[in-house]
Amino acid sequence: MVSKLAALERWVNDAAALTRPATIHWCDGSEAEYQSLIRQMLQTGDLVELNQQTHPGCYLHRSNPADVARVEHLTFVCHSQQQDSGPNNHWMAPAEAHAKIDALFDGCMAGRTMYVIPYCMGPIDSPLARCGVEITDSPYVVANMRIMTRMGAAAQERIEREGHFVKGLHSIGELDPERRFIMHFPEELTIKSYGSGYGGNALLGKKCHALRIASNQARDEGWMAEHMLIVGIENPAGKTHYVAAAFPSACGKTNLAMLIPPEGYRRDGWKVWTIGDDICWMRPGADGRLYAINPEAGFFGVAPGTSTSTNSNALKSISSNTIFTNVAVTADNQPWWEGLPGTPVTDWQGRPYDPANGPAAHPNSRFTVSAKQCPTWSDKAEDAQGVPLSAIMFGGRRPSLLPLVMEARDWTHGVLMGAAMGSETTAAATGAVGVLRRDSMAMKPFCGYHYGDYFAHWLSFDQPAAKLPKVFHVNWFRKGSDGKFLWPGFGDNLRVLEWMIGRVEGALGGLETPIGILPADGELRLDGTKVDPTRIDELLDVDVAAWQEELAAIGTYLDSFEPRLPERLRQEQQRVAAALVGGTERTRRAATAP
Ligand code: OXD
Ligand code: MN
Repeated sequence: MVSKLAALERWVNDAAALTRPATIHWCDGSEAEYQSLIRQMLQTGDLVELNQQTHPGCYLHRSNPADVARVEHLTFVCHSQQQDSGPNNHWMAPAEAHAKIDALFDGCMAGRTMYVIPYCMGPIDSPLARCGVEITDSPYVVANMRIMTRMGAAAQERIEREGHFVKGLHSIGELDPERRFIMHFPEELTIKSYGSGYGGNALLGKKCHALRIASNQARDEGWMAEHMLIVGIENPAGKTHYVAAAFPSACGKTNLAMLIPPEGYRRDGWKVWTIGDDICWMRPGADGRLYAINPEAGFFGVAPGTSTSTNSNALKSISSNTIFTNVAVTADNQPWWEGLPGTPVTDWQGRPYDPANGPAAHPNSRFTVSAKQCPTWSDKAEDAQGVPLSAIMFGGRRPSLLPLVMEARDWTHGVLMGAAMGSETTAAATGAVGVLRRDSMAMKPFCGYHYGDYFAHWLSFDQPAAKLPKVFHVNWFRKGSDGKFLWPGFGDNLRVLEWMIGRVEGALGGLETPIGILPADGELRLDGTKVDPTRIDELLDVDVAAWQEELAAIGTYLDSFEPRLPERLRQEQQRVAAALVGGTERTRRAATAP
């Protein structure tokens, strides 16, 4: 017997009977085990050694070129009732889904090793943490899970003590896109993933467990599982405010989580502490505040664009002990991607680099690294109780309309801001409305149940004794009439965070407008920026007519979640829409809008 927990032992035996591996290996999570997997993958060619002088402990994995991203169209959330999965998920009846994917699993591990990975999402002793076990035939998955989760003996002990765990069965199968499914069974706390070795499809602790399954656990148990970074902002007085922020994929969450303060702020003593860059689990504490943990132990970050100027903390983190996936390499065997100095000689597919073949590094190439290697990693990230949140931010890529920052007037308004968030797919520099994909709370690909119920769950935290964080919406991506970004972003985003903290502390008055509270004149600190102060008006402009259209579009979007849309959210949308009618005299900026 390898586990004291009969249910675990039984499930592993059942999986082995189905997949018929040559051997079974129970992972202990040790360094020796990790090193032996690395050696094995170097032999099989699953990994390539990178320059060990410049990048000690760094390796490169090249995926099958048809397996380089999450596959939303093959991802299913299988509640027994289709309505419970909502219009935001693909659905299949659980029995049909099991039958379909089990047919693929049948005998698929013949001749391979089956790895059993017990893991814990969150600090091992945290009441907020939750455990799972992933079964996989991919040593690459094991190595990545060791970096991304608390994996091994300690997690197994906790699972055996608690008696329950999320079950995840994974096989790379034939890596055939025609034989690929990522199935979730929230009512059984089970995930089955076949045919992909890519991060979000294969590292089951991440999107599958920590978001899709956990969002269900969170709803049942009174907490929240969100697609958010967590960052601590320490002011010169030594006070740290923690902020959680939801942005759709590829909107700069890792950069914001590791922000480098602008020169003047650094001199004044501002510091930024990283807690997490992708996922946040939070729940109300005894004092009514929301406490957050990062369930992950590492970063699975997008490599292209990561450079000294955009994110030197990430670059420092990945100079050793990192697994790179689908990056290019230089003549002296260093990892390379677009945005770095130097030139690649070999592209992500291992071919001699030829610009005619497209970028050298795959645009979704990744690094996997332990969070402990981040220079700004906070010791509070290991705190079992989590960190108290002062603010929640929502944001997307909105070339027009959305101001640089606005504050919700209360929690309900904040939930509406989160529900309405999205990213425009085309720039609308001349004022034409771009193509917008709504992505409520950045959870469209990850919310494991009906969005209408999810909004109701958000609203349910608004209790009399609650001391909820203030909610803000930001937009780093607004463009001016010349089609250029109005805001420099990156480190300068701290200026916006400073304004938020000023609002949280009650030090700044703000400017009330029908869409929310905006910075009043002079409240945003701009010394030392390249931003032309006259453009700040453009960044904070409220175009009332365009906002009326936006509110109507939000209304139509919310309609799609009927009959489960909470009435309170509908009323809030109507309240903002009504405030916009005749709102012109209430806002100075709106009154001057064209
Ligand atoms: C991610 C994503 O990999 O959101 O974090 O796609
Ligand atoms: Mn993400």
